Amino acid sequence: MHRLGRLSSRMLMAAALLALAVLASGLDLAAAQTFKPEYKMSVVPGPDTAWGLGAQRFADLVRERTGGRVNIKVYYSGQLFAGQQTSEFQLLRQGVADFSLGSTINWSPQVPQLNLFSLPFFFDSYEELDAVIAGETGRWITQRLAELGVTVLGWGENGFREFSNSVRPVRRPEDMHGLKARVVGSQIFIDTFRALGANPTAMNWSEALTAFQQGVVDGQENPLTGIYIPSRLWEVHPYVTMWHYTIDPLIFAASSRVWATFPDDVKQIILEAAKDAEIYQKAVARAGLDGGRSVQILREMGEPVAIEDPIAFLEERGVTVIQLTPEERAAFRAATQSVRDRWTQIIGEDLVRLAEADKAKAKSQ
Ligand code: X2X
Repeated sequence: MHRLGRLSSRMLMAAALLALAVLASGLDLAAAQTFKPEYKMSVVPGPDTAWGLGAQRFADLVRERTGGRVNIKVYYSGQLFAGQQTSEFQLLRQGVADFSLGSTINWSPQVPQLNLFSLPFFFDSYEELDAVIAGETGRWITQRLAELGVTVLGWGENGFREFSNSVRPVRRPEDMHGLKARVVGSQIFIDTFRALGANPTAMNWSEALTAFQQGVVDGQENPLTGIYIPSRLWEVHPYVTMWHYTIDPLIFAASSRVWATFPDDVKQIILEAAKDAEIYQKAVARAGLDGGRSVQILREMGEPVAIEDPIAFLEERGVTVIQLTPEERAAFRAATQSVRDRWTQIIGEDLVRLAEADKAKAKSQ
């Protein structure tokens, strides 16, 4: 009886081990099967922009480092959302897009706190932006987006948004009066341009290029290296004002639903790919605009530097590039005070204060 009992417990143990092994291999199989044949990545502008280059780099690194298991295809020019670029965040939450390299501007209709980066004349330097992203503010935003179903993998950049137009050089707020300008479909941009006496029209980027060519609007605002140069806007808007009025960070993100399906080792690989793509992408966006630092980074990475000096490049093509003096910029800042006041309430005073504190750290370094 006793012997028999021992035997049967051994058998039971063996059976249990066998069951575990079967279960484990089943799990392995299940994990292998969770990969989709294709993951979709949304990008608003085209492949030649700083966004396109960064997204493609990310997708390539992920494919390479997962041995092809995670195959990300980049959908450029807003192909995934049929026009409405301010619905990108929604698509990401729903998992219609699995990944995105997206602008906080396009996500701000769903996440009002992201208007922080669009507060006019709030950021003065790349260092301030870097400190805000690396600091408490960046952590807060990452947390908030996670609550909403979007996982932040890293931060990229479109750049400081500058004003370009076809009518006249703009140096003072009065020069903006009556100018018809295309802006993104996010209310803070409408408010800012109205405060300056201009006439803003909200339009998707996909329609904007034709609108510029047809002269439907006089001007627009976008970063030099991120958009203006790759989109050859000098051909339509030969006056550029370097007013640095807002900064436009991009976010490498995954839909949290999709993110949850990846095993830990794959998550790690994707996060590292985002980190590497971020360094490259930011350097492309800042090349020639940060005192040689980003050109140097690209060189060290063995990357080609297409345009070392974007301002000289544009001047050679007949563009009048206006650099504002601190006093001239202060006049624009003063003219948009009401916008900052109103939008600080919408964003939340606490978050704006957090960002002020992070910016102060950049200044004290
Ligand atoms: O629409 C724009 O201006 C662009 C491409 O910069 C954004 O998506 C915010």
